[in-house]
Amino acid sequence: MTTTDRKRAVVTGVTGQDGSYLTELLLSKGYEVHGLIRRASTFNTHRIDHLVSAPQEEKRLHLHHADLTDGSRLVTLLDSIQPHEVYNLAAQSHVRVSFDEPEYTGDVTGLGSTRLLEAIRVIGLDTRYYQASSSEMFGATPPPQNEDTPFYPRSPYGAAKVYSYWMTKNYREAYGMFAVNGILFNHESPRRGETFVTRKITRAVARILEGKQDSLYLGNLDSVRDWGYAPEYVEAMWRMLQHDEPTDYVVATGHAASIRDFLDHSFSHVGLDWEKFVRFDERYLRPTEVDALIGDASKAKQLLGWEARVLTPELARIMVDADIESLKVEGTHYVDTARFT
Ligand code: NDP
Ligand code: GDR
Repeated sequence: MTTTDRKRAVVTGVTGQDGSYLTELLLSKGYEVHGLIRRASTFNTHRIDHLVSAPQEEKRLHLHHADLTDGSRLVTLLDSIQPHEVYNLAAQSHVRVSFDEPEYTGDVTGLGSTRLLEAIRVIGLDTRYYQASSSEMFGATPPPQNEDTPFYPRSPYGAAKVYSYWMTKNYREAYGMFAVNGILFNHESPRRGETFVTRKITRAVARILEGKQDSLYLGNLDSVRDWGYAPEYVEAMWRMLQHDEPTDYVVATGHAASIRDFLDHSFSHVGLDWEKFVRFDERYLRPTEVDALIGDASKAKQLLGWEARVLTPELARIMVDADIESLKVEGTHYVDTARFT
């Protein structure tokens, strides 16, 4: 395949959990991938370093500095790349933090999508666009949630995602763009950010087991989530852009688990009782909480042939085992980032 024959994809949020798995998937399918990264004073590419340094991927993975708050940069960059597919995964993605930074969250997680859609429109690109929409948009609407469930966001993050959802739909209807929303329920992995509850728990299990930590501070243990496995979810994103028609999809396992259940799966995997270690800290509470998210992904199964295979108990075991392994190589450089948010 020559360079010009290759499909080119732009991935925003390439340094995040999903961006790293999606990039692996696209490279394995022969794509040329252009990842957008934020300039930072420290290295932020640890999730994709193995791809950057792999000799066989060298010429097909390109990283560009760009920020979703900078619309003119998005125009010039997309114009120079001329991508066939654009995956918008970048966001201020932490729900608790969005209460502290509502305006910034609206700027990146909300307006950022409009800047990308508008860049595609003004350049006149014939490209397919994926928007990382979220089950947080359902918020207070009780489960099960599917594509027809009304939105009732409960955080600045959820509200910003609702805005991006509707802008994606509007650009599809107004300009005939192939633009789709993947409404993904929580999905986790060993690459999950350390301040999200699953990873915070599995890292703590590894450290408690090694005698490096004696307690774990958490907030609300009663909320219910539908946790799936991130590598499977990025496959669903790709399939959405290969489908004949642009439409929106829920992606979920359909199974419910509470934070207590996740604690139980994680601690019992190494023979520990979570109740002996978990303490309450009110700073992890949210002003408004999303009590229960359980998705109905029948449409994705029917139209995309996609179905979740890894369910929460196995997911917890995968993450605990990975954190035990990574602790062995972390050495003395460990920073307890989970205490920050
Ligand atoms: P992460 O938080 O792991 O990754 C977010 C990415 O966005 C990072 O690469 C981050 O860069 C980048 N980013 C943040 N702000 C900006 C900005 N201003 N300009 C450019 N890039 C920026 O999220 P996930 O991988 O877990 O999620 C991917 C997307 O899917 C997000 O939009 C999230 O909201 C959404 N989503 C996630 C779900 C989940 O369960 N994981 C479920 C539903 C939706 P940096 O590395 O420099 O911080
Ligand atoms: P969520 O994930 O808000 O669902 O958003 P998170 O893991 O942050 O919280 C899940 C639930 O756990 C409760 N919780 C805690 N959460 C955190 N982070 N830290 C704690 O100490 C803690 N204690 C209890 C929370 O209150 C909440 O009920 C994730 C993000 O990836 C979003 O970007 C994405 O859109 C949604 O999932 C779907």
